[in-house]
Amino acid sequence: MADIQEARVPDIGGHDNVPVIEVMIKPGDRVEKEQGLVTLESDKATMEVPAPFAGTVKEVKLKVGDEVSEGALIALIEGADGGAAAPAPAAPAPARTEAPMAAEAPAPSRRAEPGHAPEGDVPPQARPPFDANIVMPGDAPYASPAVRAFARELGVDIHQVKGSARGGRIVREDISAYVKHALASGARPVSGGAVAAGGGLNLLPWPKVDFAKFGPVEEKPLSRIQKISGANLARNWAMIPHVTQHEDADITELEAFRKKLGEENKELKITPLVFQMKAVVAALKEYPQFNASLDETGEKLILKKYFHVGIAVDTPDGLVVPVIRDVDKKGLLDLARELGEISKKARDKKLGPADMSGGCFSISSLGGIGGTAFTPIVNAPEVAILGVSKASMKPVWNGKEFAPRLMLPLSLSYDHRVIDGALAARFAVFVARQLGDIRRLLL
Ligand code: CAO
Repeated sequence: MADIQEARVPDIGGHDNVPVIEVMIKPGDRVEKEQGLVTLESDKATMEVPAPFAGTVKEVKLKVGDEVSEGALIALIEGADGGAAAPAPAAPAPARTEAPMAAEAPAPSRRAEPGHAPEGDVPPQARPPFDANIVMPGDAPYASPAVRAFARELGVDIHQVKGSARGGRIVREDISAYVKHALASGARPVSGGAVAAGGGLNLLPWPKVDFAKFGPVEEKPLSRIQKISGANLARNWAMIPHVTQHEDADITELEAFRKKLGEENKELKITPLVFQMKAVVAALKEYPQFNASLDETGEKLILKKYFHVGIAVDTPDGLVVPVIRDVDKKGLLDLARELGEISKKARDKKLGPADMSGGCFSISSLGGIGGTAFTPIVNAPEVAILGVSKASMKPVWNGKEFAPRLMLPLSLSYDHRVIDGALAARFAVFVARQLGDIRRLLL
């Protein structure tokens, strides 16, 4: 039978009631010895409390916002290999054991920085008890692992970021603000598509304005989706050299057919979008360069043999892009059904990561709302996106006279590192031709 042991807060230099700002484990997680369990934040510093032994987390006893002192119970951990969890040798400060089986966590440590030896390599005897008055942000910035991961994901050198939280701690918002500043003054992309760390983003700080000086204001925090999609959009806009190619498709006949199809299938909402999905897939087959992604080095193109299309969906909390898979293998009615389901799921906030991954190309349709053209932002690592505006009747010269035709504005944004202008123009013309004569979609 495996033993369950207690991981407790070790000597933290006599500080009491230190808030928990991050819980890094959940029941069922496998933790290695020295792996971070929780992050505490005193008024001077943040510190990670490492696991005193390896094992499987059975129960987590702390949550964000709790205030803890030495000896507080962090979690119950079942020892590895079905055996008792082997406690780490005691930290130098006097251990306080409140329960018979309690094994104290080693002294909390500042996080190992790249290039620094991991804390686990330090002999426990040499590890001093935590002292918030000594451990101040100096050589390495303070940030939780999640914030560090976020910075890494955006290619931001965390050393360049100024923390705005207590004790100079860097929070997610600081990273977002840093990227925004970077965008405002123009980021310098470097080989491999990565943004040059720090020096490449030599930007003016974001304007700090007391708007209340000019009139009444109200503060409204961004939603979680807005923050995530904002960070992605910011990266994509900064790192991808965008060009947008515009084209009009004559959808007069398509519209007549769509209406007929709608009357025959009243249970379904058949919008022009399903035809656009089919037309895009036909174009992806014709121009495989569009059904591709740059790898993370920026030196290799991965050509995809599947046809999954992302659809930008506007929800009250912000923009999400669920992916409809194997569009090439599905008929218009299937696509209409699936589009209805997935956009409902998006608006009900029920999309999971699997619903939003694996896309080859995205479509952003604002056609139900209006507009004549716009510049959609490429959804990296895809290399192009089709923006669709509102179709309208226009006089079109047919060689003899002007005839009223229903014209659909298309705006194709593409990554100019991968796609040349001429190829983009061909792709856009091809999509328009497919929509202009839907018999071609059968080919
Ligand atoms: N031109 C004219 N009318 C259009 C049209 C177009 N290009 N596209 C759709 N329409 C019509 C539809 O036929 C429908 O008409 P009826 O109500 O008479 O049937 C109406 O506009 C509304 O369509 P819809 O928006 O509900 O459905 P859709 O399939 O066109 O789009 C979806 C579905 C989920 C993509 C859409 O609802 C949506 O969220 N669009 C926003 C995308 C977005 O925010 N992009 C952001 C880009 S950058 O931030």
